This record gives sequence, structure tokens and C-alpha cells, in this order.
Amino acid sequence: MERTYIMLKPDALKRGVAGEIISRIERKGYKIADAKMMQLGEAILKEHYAHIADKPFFPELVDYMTSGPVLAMIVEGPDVVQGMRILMGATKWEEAAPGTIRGDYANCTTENLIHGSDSVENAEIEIKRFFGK
Ligand code: IDP
Ligand code: MG
Repeated sequence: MERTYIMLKPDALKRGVAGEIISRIERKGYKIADAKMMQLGEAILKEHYAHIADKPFFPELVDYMTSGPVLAMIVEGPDVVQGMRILMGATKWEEAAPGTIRGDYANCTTENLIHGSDSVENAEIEIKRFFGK
């Protein structure tokens, strides 16, 4: 069974919509195989977001991602990597379609509630990074 790394970002927990988002994931037929609350630091974020660490918005992204705990999850299901990217919606708030998590909840690009791995290969790397397995 395919698996992916999903992370509910600090705004999802502060706004109290983590349960609603998890419901959407479960309603789609995916299984929460593991979950834990984590307080992230700059080092793991530099690793996780290495592909954008040189962007001007990166310091703001680190401030946001360290502003409170995240809920790290391993989610399983058929083609779950692609399926979760579709459920999440586009990165940019103005491109995230209504009906998607970001389209329904996010009104800016930085605070966009949820992370999901963008490939099967990266899913395994990220699960190892955050769960060590
Ligand atoms: P993704 O989360 O949809 O995979 P990435 O390009 O991997 O998007 O970017 C990681 C995170 O960095 C985004 O989810 C968002 O929080 C933030 N981010 C990406 N692009 C921008 C931007 O142009 N402005 C502000 N924040 C951004
Ligand atoms: Mg990404």
C-alpha cells in the first residue's frame, strides 16, 4: 500500500480545524497509519524545505512553521501521494480550487494549513525524516 507524509501546519491547529481536515482525509478512504504532535525547529525545516530555502519568503515560512506544534502523519491508501495533493489543492491560495482543503480554508500562500509529499520517492524520505521509519 502506498503511503505519504502529511503534516497539519500550526495554523490548522490554532484555528481548531485539524479534525475537519482529518475527516476529509478519512472520508476519501485513506487511513491514518501514524500521527504525532511535533514542535519543529529551524534545522529540520531547512532540510524539509531545502528546495525553497533561498527564496525571500523563507524566513517568514520558518517563523510560521515554528509558531506552534504541527501534527505529523503517515497516511496510507492507493495512489495516496497524488490523491492527497488533489485533496490539498494548489500551493498558491489564488489557485487553490474551492472544495480542496487549501481552497476552502486558506486565504494566503504561506499559511496554507497542510503539507503533503509531492512524489512517492519524497514521501519515503519525509516519513524517514519525521518518523524515522
Ligand atoms: P507545497 O506545500 O504545495 O508542496 P512548496 O512549493 O513545496 O509547496 O512550498 C512549501 C511551502 O512554502 C508552501 O506550502 C507554503 O507554505 C510556502 N510557500 C511556497 N511558495 C510560497 C510563496 O510564494 N510565498 C509564500 N509562501 C510560500
Ligand atoms: Mg512541497
